[in-house]
Amino acid sequence: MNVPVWNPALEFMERDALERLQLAALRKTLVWALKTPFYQRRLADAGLKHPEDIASLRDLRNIPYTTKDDLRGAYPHGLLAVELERTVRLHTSSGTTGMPTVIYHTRQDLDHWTELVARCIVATGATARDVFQNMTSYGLFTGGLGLHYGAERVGMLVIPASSGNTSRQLQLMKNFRTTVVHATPSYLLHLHASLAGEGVTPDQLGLRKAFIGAEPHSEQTRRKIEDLFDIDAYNSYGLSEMNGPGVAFECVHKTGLHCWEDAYILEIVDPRTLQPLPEGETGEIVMTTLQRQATPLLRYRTRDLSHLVGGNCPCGRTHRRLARIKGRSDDMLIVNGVNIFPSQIEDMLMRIPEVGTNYLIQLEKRGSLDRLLVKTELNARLFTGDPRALDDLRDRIGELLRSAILVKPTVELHEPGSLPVSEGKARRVVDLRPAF
Ligand code: DLL
Repeated sequence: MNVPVWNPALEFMERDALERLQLAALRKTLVWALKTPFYQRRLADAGLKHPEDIASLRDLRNIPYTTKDDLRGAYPHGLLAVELERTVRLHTSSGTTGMPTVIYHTRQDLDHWTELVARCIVATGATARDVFQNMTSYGLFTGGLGLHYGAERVGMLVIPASSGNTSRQLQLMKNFRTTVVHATPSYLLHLHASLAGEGVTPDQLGLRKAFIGAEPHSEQTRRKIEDLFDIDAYNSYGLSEMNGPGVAFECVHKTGLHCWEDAYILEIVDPRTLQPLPEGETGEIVMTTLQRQATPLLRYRTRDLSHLVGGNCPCGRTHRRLARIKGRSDDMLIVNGVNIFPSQIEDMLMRIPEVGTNYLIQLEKRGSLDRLLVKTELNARLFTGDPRALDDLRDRIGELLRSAILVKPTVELHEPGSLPVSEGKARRVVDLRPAF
């Protein structure tokens, strides 16, 4: 079979050569990391002062983990390993609590990232003849620019549609005969539900493939998208800390997500004991960057749960595969692709004098999209019961929350003392979205 491939020399590299390449790249990454005061301290504490202290890939285990809190603590420049003038772009996490995480890129970093995304695209069988409509948001979120540059590198005709505005998306798809789209799975389901209202049938579209990612979804959801549009949908995994999309992607065989191991060292560890786990066992994904100069990250704890898939993929790629992401080991919520920590909502609510102390965050499915409902009690002292004042307050809370979490929630105001109080640890989040 003719396997579509972007970079055969790297994608089919023998394992031992790949591991030699990883070791050399890891040492180089240590040189870069040691330029940051953060890693100087962190590595010195672990007895690591020189890159040569890493003699084999097994020694990776002597390197301490890096966490999201470490990144937040280093905001804004603490993890920058090159002079600022050598950087050409930054991306920050969607969290806007005042302490987001920031990743800087040099021109070469962006070039490497673009190559990885090009590999992913080509692995799905998409080619330069495809018309690619990118329906994820352009901006600090990495899904927009990440896929954009990868698709251009492949030579596709790129429509930088960005997210939202469903009727315009459909117009663009029809007018330009879009063959490949990139979106969150929930948005694609929403798009399908909107077809009838827009007077469009799936066969009027020339769609062949979709890249879906940025949020957890089940195999059933993928199949549903495939059946509804009569296309192939490919799972795409990534996170801003590891550039964004382009970390791991399915190939035409859909047997798991190939993770580009010349660019990342992939580990699965037990989130409680932090001990590495063998193939097939579910644990937390931990990743080390091997190519990124501006913000190298060593053993970054992603909090995402998955396992390594055994055996070989019929495509012949030697890079190991991750199984579909099963969930997260922390409390981060993903609402229509946007990452939100409940603490961001609490932080904003508690700044509003009219809000009482009890609140509840509820997540539901509305059609195919997530709905975020924030129920808050009113402050008894300021509770007047005047309906107009309540409407104004509801709108104001909605807007303030949107400015903090980038998602507009539905706000419900409740009388003081009316929301459930738990005896032990407060249960602030009720996720009613179907599990998979
Ligand atoms: O979501 C990068 C991305 C953009 C990936 C477009 C794929 C497509 P962040 O906003 O930093 O980056 O969010 C990263 O989203 O740690 C996972 O919890 C979740 N996530 C991303 N892709 C998947 C996926 C982008 N395919 C966080 N399945 C990650 C499940 C995913 N969860």
